[in-house]
Amino acid sequence: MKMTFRWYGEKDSIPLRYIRQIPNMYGVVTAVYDVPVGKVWGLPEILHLKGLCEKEGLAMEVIESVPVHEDIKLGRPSRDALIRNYAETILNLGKAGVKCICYNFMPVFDWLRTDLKHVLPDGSTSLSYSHDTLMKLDRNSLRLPGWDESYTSEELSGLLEAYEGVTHEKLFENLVYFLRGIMPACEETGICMAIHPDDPPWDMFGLPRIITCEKNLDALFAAVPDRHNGLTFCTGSLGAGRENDLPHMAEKYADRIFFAHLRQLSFSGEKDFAENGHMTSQGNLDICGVVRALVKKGFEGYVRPDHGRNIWGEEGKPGYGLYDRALGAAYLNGLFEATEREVKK
Ligand code: DNO
Repeated sequence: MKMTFRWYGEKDSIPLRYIRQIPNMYGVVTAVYDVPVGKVWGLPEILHLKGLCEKEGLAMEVIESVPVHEDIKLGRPSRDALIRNYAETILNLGKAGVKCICYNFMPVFDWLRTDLKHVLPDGSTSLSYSHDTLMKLDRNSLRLPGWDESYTSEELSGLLEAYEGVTHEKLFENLVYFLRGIMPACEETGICMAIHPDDPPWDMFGLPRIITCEKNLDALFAAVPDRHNGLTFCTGSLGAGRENDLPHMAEKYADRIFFAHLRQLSFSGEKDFAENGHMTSQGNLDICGVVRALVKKGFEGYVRPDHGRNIWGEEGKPGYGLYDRALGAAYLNGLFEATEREVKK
C-alpha cells in the first residue's frame, strides 16, 4: 500500500514538511480548490500544486476530489458540456502523473454530522451523528460547517426543488451516464475513478443516496465494468450502515478498491455514532479485519488515515487536524506491516 495524507492546499494550516515527517508517508491527497465546480482544471494550476508537494518529497498521485457538478447528478441538458470539462480535467491530471481521482455522487450535501466537537471520555473531541437531531434540522436553511463547499439559501432551495422527482434509479442512471462519458479519458491516462460512498449511507432530507451497500456497488460495477471504475473504500461511511460487513466487502471488491479511507466509529444508537481513534479496539469497526482482507488480496493501492479526533489541544479543521491523523497513519503502518509479513509467510 501507499500511505497518504489529505492536505487542503496552500491554505491548509498543516505544512507539508510536517506531513513528510510522519513515518512511511508516500504522498498527499489534495485538490485544486479555486476553480469553480464544472470548470476545467488547467495544467499550470495542477503542476503548481504538484511542484509544492514534490519539493517536500511527497507524491501527488491522488486527487480528492474533482467535484461533480449538480447538473450532471440531475441529468440536466447542460451535463454533456460539463462531462466534457470533467474529461478534460482528467486529461490534464493525467499529464501531471495523477493516478486516482476520489469523487462522490451525493446530491447537494457531502458528509453530514450533527456535532463537530463531540467530547469523548478522554477529553478529546470528534465528529458525531445523531439521527434525531438531524431529522429536526430545516433542510432549507441548513448550515453545517465542514463541507468543501456550501450554498447560499437561494441556491440551496433551488437545488432541493430540482431534486424532487429524482429517484434512486434516475440518480443511478445519471451516474452511469457520467462514468461512460469520462471512461475514454481514463483509458487514455490510466487514471482510476474511485467513488466515495455516501456518508452516512442512507437518504438525507428526502434526497436519494445510492452508494451505500453491496447491492449498489454490484450494480455499479455491472453497469460500468471498465477497470478504471472503482471505489474509495471508506470504512467510516460504509461502516455506519450496520448491515455492511466491511472485511467481507473489502475482500470482495479488493480489485476495484483504488483508495482506502480507514477510520473508526463507535455506535451509540440505531443510526447514531461518534468517530474515534483509528484502532480496532476503539470502536465497532473491524479495521484489522479490513486490512487483513486487503492484504490477502494483494492490495497495492493508496491508503489514508481518515477523520482524526482533536487531541493535545489542537484546534484543527474538524476531522483534519495533524496529531490524531498522524497517530492513525502510524497505527495503520504497523497493521499493514505486520499483516503483510504474516500473509506473505
Ligand atoms: C470527508 C471526505 C469527503 C470526501 C468526498 C469525496 O471527510 O471523506 O468529503 O472527500 O465525499 O468526494
